[in-house]
Amino acid sequence: MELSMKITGARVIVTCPDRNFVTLRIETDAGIYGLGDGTLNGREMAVVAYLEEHVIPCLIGRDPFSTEDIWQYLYRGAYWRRGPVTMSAIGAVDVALWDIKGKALKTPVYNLLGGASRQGCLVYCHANGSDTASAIDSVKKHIDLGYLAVRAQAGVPGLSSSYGVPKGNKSYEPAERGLPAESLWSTEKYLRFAPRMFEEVRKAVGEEVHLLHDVHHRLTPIEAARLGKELEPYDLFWMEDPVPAELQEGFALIRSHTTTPIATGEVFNSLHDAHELIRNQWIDYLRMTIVHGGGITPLKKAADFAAVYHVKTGFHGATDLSPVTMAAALHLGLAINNFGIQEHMPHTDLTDRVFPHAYRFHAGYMYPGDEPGLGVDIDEALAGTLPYQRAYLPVARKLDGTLTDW
Ligand code: CS2
Ligand code: MG
Repeated sequence: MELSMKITGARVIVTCPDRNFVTLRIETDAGIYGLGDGTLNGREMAVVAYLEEHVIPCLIGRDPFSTEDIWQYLYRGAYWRRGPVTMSAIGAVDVALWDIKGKALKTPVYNLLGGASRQGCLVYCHANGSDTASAIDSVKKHIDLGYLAVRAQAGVPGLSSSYGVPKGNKSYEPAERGLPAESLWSTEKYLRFAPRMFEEVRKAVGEEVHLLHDVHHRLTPIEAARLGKELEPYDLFWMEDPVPAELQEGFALIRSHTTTPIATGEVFNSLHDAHELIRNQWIDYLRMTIVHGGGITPLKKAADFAAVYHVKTGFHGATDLSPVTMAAALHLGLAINNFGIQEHMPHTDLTDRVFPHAYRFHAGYMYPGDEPGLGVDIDEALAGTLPYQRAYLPVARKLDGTLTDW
């Protein structure tokens, strides 16, 4: 079967159905096109410029089947490697090429990654509340929706806003129009509150449901060690991003004090960001995403490396990752053996209309669908009516004004 194809064009589509998304569309001389997500929350236009000015000119005429060579060309060829902008741009190209491959071979992408290793991908959703009682209601609501795993976040008493808790009854979307919002943080208030919150949540929802929590990079290793220990009685599926992860050996200290499973990696752009964490088994779940990690090609390698050290995947799946990334994550997640869990923060109806897709949720699991390629598309006419709106993620300050991690 003659499969030689050439990339004939590529363009970037920026749209804002409730939040900004950057999508790369690569076209071929066979009339087959592929989509890739290049969305970097709060820095979207940097990736657009990187793609339009520097990457797209280098793609024309290349064979879209050469995913590995094109990946190496864009990574090594840039000379200036890694980093969120570069890797999101490379990720968009890589995913679009895997989409083209699947379409050209008339098979779902998971078949090109080893085939299905399970019926579906276990997912977790977000439950949150301004206080413990409303967080418990939200957890129960999601259990009723069929979720088997729920992330619980609640407002910390004495703090006007807390990570993961929406203002008013809007669905949680951290990036806001205008300049970055500033929120106040107190580790002391949080450390007193969080174990008590999980004591009540676990008592209210029973032992079956998996409970997860996102610390969102806000503690020091010894504070995280204390929290992990105090959460042990409530049998969490994981404690996520307990500390900023630049200092990988910081996790050794946490690990030496607690058996609460640890997840990290959503801000990672390369396996090198996680190498020591995995090699020393300081974490249990790798949260790298296909878009910010440089695509399916490097994420498959990261998952394979993690498997050697009993580390599973827990791919990031927040709403600032487009349905194109959700589709790609489900295809890779279905194929790899060391799949752990996939984050599922549902997009809005408008976003789902802009990005029609084959993946679906059923009884706690998600399924990528069996369409050729990734099974996701973009309605460019609708996308064109929803122009980009600059938005920023918040910043956080301690009560004494010190800038800290949001
Ligand atoms: C969060 C994200 O879902 C998560 O685990 O850490 O929602 C994160 O805050 C956003 O993706 C930032 O853009
Ligand atoms: Mg997180």
